[in-house]
Amino acid sequence: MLYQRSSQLFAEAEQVIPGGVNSPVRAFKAVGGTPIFIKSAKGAYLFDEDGNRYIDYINSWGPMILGHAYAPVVESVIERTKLGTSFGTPTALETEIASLAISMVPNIEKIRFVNSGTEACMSAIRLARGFTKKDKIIKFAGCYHGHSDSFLIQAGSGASTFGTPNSPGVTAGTAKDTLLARYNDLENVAQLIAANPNEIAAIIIEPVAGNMGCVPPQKGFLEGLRVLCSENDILLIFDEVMTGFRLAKGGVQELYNIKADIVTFGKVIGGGLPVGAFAARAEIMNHLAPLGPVYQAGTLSGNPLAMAAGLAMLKGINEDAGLFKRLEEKTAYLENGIREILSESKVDFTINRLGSMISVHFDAAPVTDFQSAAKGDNATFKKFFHGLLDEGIYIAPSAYETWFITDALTYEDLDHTLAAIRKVAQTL
Ligand code: KE4
Repeated sequence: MLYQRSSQLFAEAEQVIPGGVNSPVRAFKAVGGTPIFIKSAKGAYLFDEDGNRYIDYINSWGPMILGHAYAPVVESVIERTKLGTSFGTPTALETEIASLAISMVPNIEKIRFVNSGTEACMSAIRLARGFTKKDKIIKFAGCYHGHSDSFLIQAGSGASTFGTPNSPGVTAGTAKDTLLARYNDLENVAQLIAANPNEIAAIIIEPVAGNMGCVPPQKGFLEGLRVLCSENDILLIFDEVMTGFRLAKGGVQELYNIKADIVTFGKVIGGGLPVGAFAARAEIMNHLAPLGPVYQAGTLSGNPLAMAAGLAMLKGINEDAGLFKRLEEKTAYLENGIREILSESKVDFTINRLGSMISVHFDAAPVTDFQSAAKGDNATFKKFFHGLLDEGIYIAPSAYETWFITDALTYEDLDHTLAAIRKVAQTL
């Protein structure tokens, strides 16, 4: 593959944008090399500025579940743009997409739209704190809920400890209200609750984690969290920014038949435009301004252009009865193919998958939490990543990410991908 134009563009970008990117993971820091600059995309394919084509396994980090430039989204955005892009007033479109989302997702009666997953999760914990009148939250090492201060927390040593900031700029005052637990470790959560009686407003979790690679919940884990929250007047927040409308029409709540108190969304719900959302039963959501005292606002929240894209996407998902079965079959086909190939190679590996979220970890041990995910051999991952990139296969430029499968992938694309993996596996 030639990357000359991307290299040139990256050098120019670095002059005017910190690190040349508007989101750090795009800079290829974890895998080295120069990020590729994409010129266009269609269906399952990306086309870079050097004219290279890639089969895309990131899909803008989740949104393109129906493929890039999905025609109903493109058409609705073009038509809506002609009517004006944003008014700062209520529009009928917001009610339409809100009603559709509520019809698709269990246990939510009202939804508030914002502009990113970060905003959705940040607002959800403020709402939980306002509703319960308690300050602390529990999050899980390895789970990412966006870049607002309360989430950029790294535990000190030990399990039942106060968090410490893992980014400059996050104050100790903020960090002390975030407790860090170990994913899939119910006992650890129970210890934290016992050590902080009547102080914890919410537990926020990626119910199927995707930010330490794909790490599914072990049997009984989510159910156990639900019981602990109900018994201790703690709100259970499912961060479904990745899993919402991807793992099932109703997300993980539907998949596992578990009730969250607040659910956050992003990515798919915006159809590729900046949209986040948070939702709950009316008793909780009615605490939000202008009805209640918990303040939350946004100039472009619910703007017609983003709502038009999101509505076309949700309609496409809602009206396609076979979508999730196809996604399951395609991703299982990919998983089985990768397993067969890597089993014949010299490398230690494990593959985690749930539905259309999948990740490859270069370590033999099971990956069930951040600690075990961190054991992956990054040198091997780097070779795997660049080897595939050179073969026109674009996977996440970090071992701590999940791959997002799009329904636009054909079995020919999957076989092409497996042939590339077979070729790269020989170099690992
Ligand atoms: P955004 O603010 O990036 O829209 O959403 C934050 C967020 C919240 N919750 C979960 C579970 C998420 O995965 C994310 C964002 N995901 C990352 C990918 N790991 C976005 C990619 C990026 O940071 O550029």
